[in-house]
Amino acid sequence: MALDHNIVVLVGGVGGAKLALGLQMILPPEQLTVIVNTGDDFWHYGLRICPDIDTVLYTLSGRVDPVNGWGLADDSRVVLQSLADYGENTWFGLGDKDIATHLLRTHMLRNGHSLSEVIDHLAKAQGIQSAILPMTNDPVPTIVETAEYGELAFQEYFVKYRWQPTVTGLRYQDIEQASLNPAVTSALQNADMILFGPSNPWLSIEPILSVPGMRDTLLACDVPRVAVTPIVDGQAIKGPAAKLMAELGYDDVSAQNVAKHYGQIINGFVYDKSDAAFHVDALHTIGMDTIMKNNADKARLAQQMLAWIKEWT
Ligand code: FO1
Repeated sequence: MALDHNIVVLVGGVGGAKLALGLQMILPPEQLTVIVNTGDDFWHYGLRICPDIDTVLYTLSGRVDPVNGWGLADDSRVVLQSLADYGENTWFGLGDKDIATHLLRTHMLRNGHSLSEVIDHLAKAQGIQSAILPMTNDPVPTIVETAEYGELAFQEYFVKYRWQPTVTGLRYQDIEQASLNPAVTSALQNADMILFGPSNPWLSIEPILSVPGMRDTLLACDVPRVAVTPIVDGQAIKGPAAKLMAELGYDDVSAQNVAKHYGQIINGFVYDKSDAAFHVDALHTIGMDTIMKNNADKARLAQQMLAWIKEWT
């Protein structure tokens, strides 16, 4: 890989952050830009919480909880327990050190800083040199329509109800009025390669694609645009992707149908090598070991992807 390549990766939470870490391990920091979903962001006890952003920050700074893949390693839950002692339903697992991130973010937002500025500050303070960009600075909460409870705020669906309700629809509230982060446009226009992490295509990537101007900007980028499957052998690597696909009406929960869902947005797709090979018109496809159990796996997948993409460009 030539050293002057700019690589942009679009991600949601845990799975996408792993690929971003693999890329960080093999690239000079100024060549990597991570665009992150903010549809999961919400207010909780007066704090602004940005779960996917924080998962990326904690992963790239090497501080993430290795068991959960979100939150901080070696954190305690004294505040959460104190809330429980007041009789609160503490369904959202906030660690004490993690709360400091939410306090500082909320403080900075209240003092007039944009979300981009806050993330930049948090990233630099954690020693992260690559650019971590929210897709938009505007709040665009994902709303999950469910058969059992009607409309649920995303974190209620995901954490409180452990993604068990049946999803009948999704909407990204206020997305029509949202402005694409100008730094995102510029990163994409300067990209030599655009990657889509093995994140949930509907819950994590679709909100990013739905920001007005994002699809057109991507389609105008005449560079490799390559997604990694979140589905292996009909199952999600983590989280509700497979269950959601079935609920959204896919008879066949497969990597191939994820590739078809992305359609023209991508021109390359990496499925897991344990799955059957498939071909879709005008799409470069390859099987790789996409399961990232440790840091060596993350760097290997990132390296193999870049090497393969270089072969067909
Ligand atoms: N995910 C959970 O499954 N349970 C939690 O209690 C939880 C707490 C939490 C706190 C801070 C944070 O940044 C993330 C947290 N997550 C939790 C993860 C997160 O809600 C989801 O993984 C994402 O929103 C989906 O990408």
